[in-house]
Amino acid sequence: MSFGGRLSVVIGLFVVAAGFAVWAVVGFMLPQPATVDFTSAQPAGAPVDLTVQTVGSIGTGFGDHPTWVSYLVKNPQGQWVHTTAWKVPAHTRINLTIEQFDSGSPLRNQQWGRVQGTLGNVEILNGRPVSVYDSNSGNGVGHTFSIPTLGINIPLVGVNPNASNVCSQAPCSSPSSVRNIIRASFVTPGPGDYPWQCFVPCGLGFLYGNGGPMSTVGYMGGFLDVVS
Ligand SMILES: [Cu+2]
Repeated sequence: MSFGGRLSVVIGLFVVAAGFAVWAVVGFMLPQPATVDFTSAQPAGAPVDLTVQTVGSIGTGFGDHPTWVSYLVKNPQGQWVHTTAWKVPAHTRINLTIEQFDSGSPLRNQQWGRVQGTLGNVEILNGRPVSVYDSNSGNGVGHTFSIPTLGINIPLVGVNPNASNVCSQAPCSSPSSVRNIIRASFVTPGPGDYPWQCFVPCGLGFLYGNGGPMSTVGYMGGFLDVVS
C-alpha cells in the first residue's frame, strides 16, 4: 500500500475512534430517566402496588417525542410520571396493575400471547383470569410487559380503536376513557437490575417497528431495580 493509502487508513481509524469516544462521553453525560422508588411506599415485607399505563401516543406534556407510544407509572404520591425505571424491594410480592389505553393487532409470534411467570401463570383481564390470549381474536394485543430474565410475560390486550372515547393525551386519567385493566402479581428475586420491555414491535414508522420507542429507555422498556 502506498504511503498516502496507509495515511488515509490511519486517519480513518482515528476518526472512528474519536467518534466512539465522543459517543461514550455524551451518552454518559445525558440525563437518565428518573427512578421511581417504591421501596418505602409500604411497610417492609408488605406487597407493593405498582400501577402503570400504556398509551398510543404520549402527547405534548412529556418531552421530545409526542407521537411515541409509551408506558407511564403512577408514583407512590399518586402522580403519573414518564419513566420506566422502578425501584422495588427484593423477595416481595408486586401487585401490578396495567391500564392499557392503546389498540392492538395480531401478534407476529403467538408465544407472546401466553401469560408466564406471574403467580398462577395468569393475568386478570377486566376481572377474568386469562392464561393465553388469542391475538387473532377481538382487538388483538397492543403491547407486552415482559421481564425476560425472570421469565415473566404479560400480554396487554388492545382496546377498540374505533371507540368514541379513546384517550389521546397522556396521562390517561379520565374514568370515561376506554381501557383494558390487566392485573397480575409476581415475586421479586434477589437484588439486581432486571431489564423489562415490550415484545410487540409497536414503534410505528420505524424499521420493522423496533426503533424509536422500542429501542429508547423510557418508552417501551426500562429497568426493575430490585434492592435488598
Ligand atoms: Cu409496545
